[in-house]
Amino acid sequence: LRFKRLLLTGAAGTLGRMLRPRLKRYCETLRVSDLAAMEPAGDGEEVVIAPLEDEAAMLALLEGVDAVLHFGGVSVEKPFSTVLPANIVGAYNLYEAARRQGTRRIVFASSNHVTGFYGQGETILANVVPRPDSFYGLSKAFGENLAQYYFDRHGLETVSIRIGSCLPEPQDRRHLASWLSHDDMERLLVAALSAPVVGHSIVYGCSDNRTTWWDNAQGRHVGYRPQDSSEPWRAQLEAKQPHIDPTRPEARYQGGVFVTQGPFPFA
Ligand code: NAI
Ligand code: 15L
Repeated sequence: LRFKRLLLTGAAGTLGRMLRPRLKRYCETLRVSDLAAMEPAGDGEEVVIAPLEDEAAMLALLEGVDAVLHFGGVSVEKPFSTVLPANIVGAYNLYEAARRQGTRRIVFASSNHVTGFYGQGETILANVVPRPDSFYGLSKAFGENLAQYYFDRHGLETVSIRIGSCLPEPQDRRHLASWLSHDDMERLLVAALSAPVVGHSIVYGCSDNRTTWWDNAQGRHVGYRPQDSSEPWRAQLEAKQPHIDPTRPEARYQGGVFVTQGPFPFA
């Protein structure tokens, strides 16, 4: 797997900084972008400041790009006026620029918060009706619909990854189900970039955890095979949080605390 030029948006963020050194081996040139300052360009890198809401900047950013890993944007719950330019207008600008510049494929960092109002007792497939738990989750649902539209209308392919909790280690009970290791994230991105035909596919981004809420049967053609698991952390995390009140919304719903955040308190 070797692209001429890969673009990583959100390169100044937590996942962007983790992914940047890992992605270099899959391309001749790695172009990285963000709103915020980034590390200077190393060998085979190009660093571009580009706000997602700036249409002209996005058109220039996509020039000569074969495939995109779209990780930029608001990554937690915020007022709708903050989410709108970055995640909704920004996603549109990215797709429109990709179409105009002839980019072949986008890997979209979607989120489990697209379906955060499903219960923690349920196991869902990727084609369930979205139940966003926040304006943030709603904006990711828009991004997935945008991806579907650009495939159906223009043949631009996307893998939307509904990332669970991508962290070095699981930190709490919820992460026993939602955790995605850094190495499995890399495996998933490589699969999403290299699968021969993806159309618009949706895959949950989680490791091979024993407890799971997500069934990736519909995304098998993408070829993702997780190799890590949250299980080694189970005993210590359950000891740390021995009592959970199952009536608390953050324990009832897959989205966890996201269902309680924002301007309209849940309970
Ligand atoms: P982060 O908040 O650390 O990074 C996001 C980056 O996007 C930041 O560097 C920020 O400056 C940039 N950004 C924000 N608004 C922008 C704009 N208008 N124009 C250009 N750049 C802008 O988030 P993190 O954790 O690195 O997540 C990366 C992506 O993965 C996000 O899209 C997030 O929604 C998604 N994701 C992450 C999960 C996780 O476990 N970390 C879980 C689910 C989804
Ligand atoms: C997300 O979508 C967020 O970007 C990340 O910060 C985590 O909170 C994650 O979901 C999660 O659900 O744990």
